[in-house]
Amino acid sequence: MSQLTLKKDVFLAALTRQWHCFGLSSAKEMTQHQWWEAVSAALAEQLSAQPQPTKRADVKRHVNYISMEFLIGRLTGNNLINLGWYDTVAGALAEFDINLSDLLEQEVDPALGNGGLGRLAACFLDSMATVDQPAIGYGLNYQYGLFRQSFSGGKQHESPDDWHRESYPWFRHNAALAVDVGVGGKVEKRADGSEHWRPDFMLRGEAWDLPVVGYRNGVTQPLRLWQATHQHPFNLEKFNDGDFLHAEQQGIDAAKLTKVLYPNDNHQQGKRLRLMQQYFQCACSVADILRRHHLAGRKLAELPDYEVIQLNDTHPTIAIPEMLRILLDEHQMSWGDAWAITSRTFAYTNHTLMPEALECWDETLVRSLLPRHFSIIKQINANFKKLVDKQWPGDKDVWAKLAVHHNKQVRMANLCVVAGFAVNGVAALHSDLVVKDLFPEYHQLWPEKFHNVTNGITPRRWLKQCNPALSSLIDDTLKTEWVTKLDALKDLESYADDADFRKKYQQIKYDNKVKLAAYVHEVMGITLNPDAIFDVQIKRLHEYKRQHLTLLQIVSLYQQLRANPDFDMVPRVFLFGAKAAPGYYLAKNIIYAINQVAEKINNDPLVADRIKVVFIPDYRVSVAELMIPAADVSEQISTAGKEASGTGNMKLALNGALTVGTLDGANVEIAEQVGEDNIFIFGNTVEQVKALKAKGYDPLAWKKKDKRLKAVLDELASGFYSNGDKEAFSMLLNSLQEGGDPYLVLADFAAYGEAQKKVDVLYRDRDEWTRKAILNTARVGMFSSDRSIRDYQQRIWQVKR
Ligand code: 26Q
Repeated sequence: MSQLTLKKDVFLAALTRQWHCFGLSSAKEMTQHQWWEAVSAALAEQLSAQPQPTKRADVKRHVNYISMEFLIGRLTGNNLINLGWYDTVAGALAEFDINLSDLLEQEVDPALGNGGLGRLAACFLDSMATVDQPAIGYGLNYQYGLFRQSFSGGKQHESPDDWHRESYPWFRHNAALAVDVGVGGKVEKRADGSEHWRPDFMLRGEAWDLPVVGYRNGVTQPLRLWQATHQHPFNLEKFNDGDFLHAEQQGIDAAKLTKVLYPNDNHQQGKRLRLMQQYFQCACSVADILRRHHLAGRKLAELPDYEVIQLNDTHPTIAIPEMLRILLDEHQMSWGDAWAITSRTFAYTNHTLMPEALECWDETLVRSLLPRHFSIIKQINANFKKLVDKQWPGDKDVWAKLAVHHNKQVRMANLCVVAGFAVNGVAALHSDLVVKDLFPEYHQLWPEKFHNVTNGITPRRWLKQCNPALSSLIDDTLKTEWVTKLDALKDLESYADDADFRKKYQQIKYDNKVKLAAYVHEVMGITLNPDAIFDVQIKRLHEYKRQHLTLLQIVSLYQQLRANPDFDMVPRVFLFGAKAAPGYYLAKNIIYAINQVAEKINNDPLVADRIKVVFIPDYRVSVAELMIPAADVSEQISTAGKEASGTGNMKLALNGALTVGTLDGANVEIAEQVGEDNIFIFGNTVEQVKALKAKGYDPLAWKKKDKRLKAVLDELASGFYSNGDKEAFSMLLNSLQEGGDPYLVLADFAAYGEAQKKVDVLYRDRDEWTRKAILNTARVGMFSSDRSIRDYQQRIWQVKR
């Protein structure tokens, strides 16, 4: 594969066409934002004009990655780097006195995802294009992405994220790909006993494509985002018949369907509109997959040989009964044939063990929106029951666990396991728990279905792009291609003891901290000392992730400082970035508590800048790109067994932050890779957590026996941090005490404090610290998402037919 080319004069001509489109007569008249728009549109035009490589689909099974979320982040800079066009464009713009890197700051992050699951989907698209795995990403084109966050009086406020999808220059709308989707209505029985769906009304899905560019290999493949509209042309006859009024009465309005992304992370809400979104996305995507398959002149029976459908968690599960419906009702296939095709096509990735995140839908809701799909689900359930009865004759308890449809609920994870050919977890520990705790009986039935594919991150965005100085140092040092072969970073190990290299590495970290400090000063007015330890915790706000464990530690440190003004500690800046789901009040209370504690500490002259607490508002991909290269410490402190993988842990380690973490998710594998001397592991393990709970965990007993912990909890309850309001943090404090502390924060408090002390001690020896940081960068090559994709290819997709 060869790199795509861009000639400067061709680019300039394309750019000129853009400002002409704005109705301007010279480039000088453009605003900075128009410059960004014009440059991006000119690049998008040039990219479309490139010759497409000859079809590769005959050598590999094509991947259809269906996800309700793609947290892609800014595209223009990323595409420039992957295309290898950055220098040409920077040079061309310099002639107009335009600085490209400033210009790229104009782009609003497309925030079409919540957190880890959505970002993983984006990293996987980048890697599939880069390793030349033919693929399409299928998602939804939300008008409003994840809400914007601001703080007022320390409390989170949400506002809509209008990212102006209608004028995003990278979109290509292909009207020919529109799909009509039915909803509601009835199932009719035909004379021959077969069933047929008569929907009440129809929606239209329009295809909006974004280009996914492989790293300097000439590959571009689409991320296809569906957008809902009413069917056009508007059918007046139907309107008069009351069809549209009927639709509205039932709360189905096409314009609303893809308006907004649901802001929950690791938590299901049984909302009707959400189920509609899921079905709409699946119906459009399945129709598109079959359209391409027919277009290639292939038979339906060959579908699994050419296509695989990878479900990103259970959110797109309804694609399974949709595929069956089309094969059965529209192609008059037998159940056996339709099942054989479907069950060889779908694979499912599980991202969570948390019970509240496992999707269950009320049968009344499913039946009213999707009567035919409901009947297909019942058929799947009935067939599967025969198998279970044979394996466990008369065992009602096993059936109650394994049924796809039970107690008037449809269980999406069970449907995926029963109907798919593969199930995978996202880190070694997690995949183990998927088998042992979540699906043990399924594993007994079909051991060969279960796999692990440890998550990964794209080195293009998470090193090359976000940390250009470190990337250049690596280029100069290794003189080998590492961006697509991240294991090559191993060769940096021998430089860990090289004084000159160490100095350069240290200086780069320092400069990155200065850059982050400038941002913090600009948006928050807080001054940071780049010589302090930058301790970074960035992830969604969730009890299981335990941001409040750090809060307790901060308060404890502050108390030690007050008790002993000469207390010796390396200055430390605790940096948080996190959004709480708007309806998750306890998570919002944690944000409030952190901000109130920050306010007090940051303004206490006695602290003298030894502790700073900074909650950066509106954490998003572009903010991550600033924070990660500047981090000294990476906080990965979830209750063992709760974080499926984590991917921020990988990004931070790659950029030379040392992890303070529990043995959870991918931390386990990170520890194996970097070595136990180069990571701070603490806290109860999965087994210890289970044992503690089994013998009746009592947080109040832990409080009683730990004086420090008691002082922290009591001070938070005293009104000291909340202008005398003793109830300010009561939600948080109740959950940790009378509420039973479900995530064992108190049980890990002391061990966490010890780990943090070790961090403080080690940081005093800057050479030794830097040596370990370099070893982190050198040893985390396996967490490239290119490796994850190759694992999927070998273990699940079996790309070589
Ligand atoms: C489900 C139903 C209705 C509404 C919302 C949802 C919903 C939305 C998003 C449920 C879960 C999510 C997101 C889950 C998620 O991000 N999981 C994370 O996935 C990462 C990638 O595998 C892992 O690294 C993290 O450990 C895991 O928490």
